[in-house]
Amino acid sequence: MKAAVVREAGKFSIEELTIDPPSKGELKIRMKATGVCHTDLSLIDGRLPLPLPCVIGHEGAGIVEEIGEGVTRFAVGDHVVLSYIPACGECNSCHNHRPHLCTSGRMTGKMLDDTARVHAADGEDINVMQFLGCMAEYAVIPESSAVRIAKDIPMDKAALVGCAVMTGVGAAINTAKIEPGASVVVFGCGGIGLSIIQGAKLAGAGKIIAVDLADNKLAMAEHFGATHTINSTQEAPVAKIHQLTGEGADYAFEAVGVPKLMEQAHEAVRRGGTAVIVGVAALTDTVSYNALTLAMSAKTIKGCIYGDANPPVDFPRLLDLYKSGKLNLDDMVSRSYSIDEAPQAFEDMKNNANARGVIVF
Ligand code: DAO
Ligand code: ZN
Ligand code: ZN
Repeated sequence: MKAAVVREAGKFSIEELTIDPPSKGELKIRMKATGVCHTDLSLIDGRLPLPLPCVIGHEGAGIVEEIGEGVTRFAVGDHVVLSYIPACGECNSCHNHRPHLCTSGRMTGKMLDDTARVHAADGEDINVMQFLGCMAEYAVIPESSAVRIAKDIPMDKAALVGCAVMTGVGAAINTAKIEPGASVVVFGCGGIGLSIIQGAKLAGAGKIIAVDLADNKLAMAEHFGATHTINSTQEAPVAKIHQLTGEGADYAFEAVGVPKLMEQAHEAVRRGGTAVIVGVAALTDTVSYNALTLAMSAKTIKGCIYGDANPPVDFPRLLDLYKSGKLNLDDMVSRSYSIDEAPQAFEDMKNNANARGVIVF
């Protein structure tokens, strides 16, 4: 199969690899669509220095091609969206109905039993991103990483629910629990930021203020529901947010992964407000908050991974919202690419060209 593989920091290439049949409790998926996410780029460029070689891709949808021993919940032919955190069912988080915090979660590696399903022509084991490695024609995944979806949902739209849309809408609705009329700021208008904006709109937010460096991203933000935009190359965002909201926003979301913006998110909210940190920073990054203000302003800083997703519940809900026209996934997919065009897809992402680019198979 063809797959996008990172062997050393700074580059990736499309390689011809082999993939084993699914083992016990696993599924083999014929990939139909895989979104191109900044976290894939962080693996390529070494911001996240993780075990290599590795097949990237963690935002995907496909069709069950083969089931491993003991699998009863899925059948060949099922359409599925992939979740990038499997649920072991045994850890504290799984027992507490917070499967997105399952201790089995990791960024790159082999399968849950620590053996590899993907190999190079000479037999070398290849890691996969987040138990998926779905920027490939096939992926073997734990069954707890799959969520069955209706067969009439277009796969390129469904794929986005596996990362950007779940993370963003979930950050707004599950993590922040935005109330109707609340004021919201979103730093960064990539696939996740735009999904936070959509989630804020669904929750009935009043002001939705989008902050980005690129005017075309701000135009997308307005398209998806932002009521105000700030180009931070032209205006100081925190001062402008206070001007627009009076005391500061009720909620601010950092959706880039940059420490300075995580600090600004805290400064942007009112006393007692909530800053939600969604962006994936580099491994060595640290943030600095004024110590006195932390107590005196009584603000909440919440970390957020995967939009507090419970995938079997939340993925179908998001897709129902899509079907009923309340969640716009159609305009989230700006362009599709073949697997051979993956290098172009990442170039376009670096140049802010797309809301989301999607590899289709
Ligand atoms: O939002 O693009 C994304 C993916 C976020 C990274 C998910 C990491 C999951 C593994 C958890 C490991 C804990 C250190
Ligand atoms: Zn992602
Ligand atoms: Zn678990």
